[in-house]
Amino acid sequence: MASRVTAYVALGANLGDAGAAIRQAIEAMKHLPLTQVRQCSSLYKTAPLDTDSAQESQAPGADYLNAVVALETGLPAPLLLAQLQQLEQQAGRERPYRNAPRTLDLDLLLYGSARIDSERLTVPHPRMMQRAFVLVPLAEIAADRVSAEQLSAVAHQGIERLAGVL
Ligand code: A4P
Ligand code: MG
Repeated sequence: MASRVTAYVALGANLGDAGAAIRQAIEAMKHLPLTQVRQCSSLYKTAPLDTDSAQESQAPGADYLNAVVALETGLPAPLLLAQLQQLEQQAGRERPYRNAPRTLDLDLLLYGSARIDSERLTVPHPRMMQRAFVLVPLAEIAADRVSAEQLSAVAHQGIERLAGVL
């Protein structure tokens, strides 16, 4: 039997019914092959970060909803990424420009303790440590994967926990 790994996936959306998109994605992850959803963070309302200032004609977009889930999976990391990308497509994801508002973004944050640096996949996710919208929900379900220093470095970023929504 393939070995099983705990993986953490970040969910984000700020177009359309973002809450519904995130809930549907979590339901869909429960049906991925060789995969169980073990834990879900709360849902968080977060201010858009790093929207591309070169795209001056584009508005920064609405606030995001973000969450993080823990999966236990027997899928190798590249296959898990491919499955997550399929779920993004099913949610109607378009990519008109970098960091454009999105119906659903699924990022693989951590895959066990693996370090992966391939053309299509970097794990741990290269920008996760700069982002409260990742670190705060991750710390809620995996306190051992985020330090107090890492959390305080992003404490100035706007993030609000929406109790009892997910
Ligand atoms: N890729 C490499 N490593 C990974 C990984 N660990 N997980 C590659 C997922 N994908 C990974 O991703 C581009 C390519 O990255 C993929 O083809 C994959 O092979 P993408 O989802 O098409 O593009 P993207 O969403 O623009 O990039 P990314 O990296 O997901 O964006 P970011 O940097 O995560 O930023 N503000 C708030 N408040 N909340 C948000 O959720 N999200 C972003 C997106 C910006 N600002 C935000 C939020
Ligand atoms: Mg992404």
